[in-house]
Amino acid sequence: MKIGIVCYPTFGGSGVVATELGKALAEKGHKVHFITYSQPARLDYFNENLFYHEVNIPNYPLFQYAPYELALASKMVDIVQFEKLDVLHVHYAIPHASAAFMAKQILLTKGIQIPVITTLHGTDITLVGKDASYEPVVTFSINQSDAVTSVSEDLRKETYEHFQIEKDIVVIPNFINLERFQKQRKDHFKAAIAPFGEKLLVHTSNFRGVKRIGDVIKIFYKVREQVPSKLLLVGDGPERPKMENLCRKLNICQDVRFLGKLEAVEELLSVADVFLMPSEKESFGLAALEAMACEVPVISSNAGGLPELNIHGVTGFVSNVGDVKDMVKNTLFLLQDDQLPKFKAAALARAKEFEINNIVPMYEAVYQQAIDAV
Ligand code: GMT
Repeated sequence: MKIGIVCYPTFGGSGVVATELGKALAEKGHKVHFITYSQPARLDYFNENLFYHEVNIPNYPLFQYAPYELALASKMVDIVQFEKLDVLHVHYAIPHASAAFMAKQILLTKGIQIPVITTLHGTDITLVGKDASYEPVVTFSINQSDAVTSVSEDLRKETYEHFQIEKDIVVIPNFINLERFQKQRKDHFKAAIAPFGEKLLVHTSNFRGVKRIGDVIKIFYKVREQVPSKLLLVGDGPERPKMENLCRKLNICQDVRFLGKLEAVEELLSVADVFLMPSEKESFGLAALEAMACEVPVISSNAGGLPELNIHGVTGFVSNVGDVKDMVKNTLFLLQDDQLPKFKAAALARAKEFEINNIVPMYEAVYQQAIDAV
């Protein structure tokens, strides 16, 4: 198939999923064309089946806000027509699904029929999409898609609850490449970070309010009172200055490292003991899956799709959002030497269920069905 993939090119979860999916499809012989405003972060090697088309957004003094959606729709029209694409797969409803609808209508006037698949990732529904500023467009463009997928059962349910959706939504979970995400021997690394055998707690995110990083720090503060440990925070975003201040206030800066946007996160996960994800909302929790693949059990909230991934009492523990006390109790339980190994093994076993080769055929089936239907 010739597949167009539209996504955010940043390090965010939806962009990562879109890029890794495109790379896997290219490995299988499909021609994959990425259409976005800059080179996707993980599209970092050459493959004869991978193509990247940049959306140019001309600036004009009249525009207070450059109309990206129009430039994107025009680019989609151009690429579908020139490259003779079979299907367009857009990741994140806003504004990709509505831009795809517009492109589809324009192409119809030229006698070209292109099926559009929309994948819902989370905040496009749970936060931004519900906002009255976007809701009518989100509802309309989901209903106009030829097929719709969501990354968890919970997100599917939430979409039906909050929008008037007439389409069938197919759940296709996030996936993991176990060749990249696997526990590596990094003893020197561990010795440098935790020279006295301290336990290592890790959190990675885009440092937005919805991730509740304050809870991560509070959990660590309490755990550290009982077990010598260190906290590693990977990523960056608007909450970081506030979180740095919180560490100063609690006088724990010597045991907390803000590492910024690390590329090789799997190296760090290889030496971690527990992964913390106390999110307010989390449609799937790709970062937790990456940790589990590196044999790291997860202490998470029960937000969104997290309980579908993190099996309570098996791969880690799940608590109510904001219940720091319960998360502390569970972390202390996990960190015991007679508990940790079995949780690590279970985390890896669970991650294997989401292996990329199990999930990619689900997308191929959705594409084929949509192509056959036009
Ligand atoms: O985690 C984020 O805030 C980034 C966001 C995105 O769209 O880039 O991630 C969402 O999509 C990921 C991939 O499907 C999911 O694994 C994340 O759980 C989801 N984030 C939220 O729902 C907050």
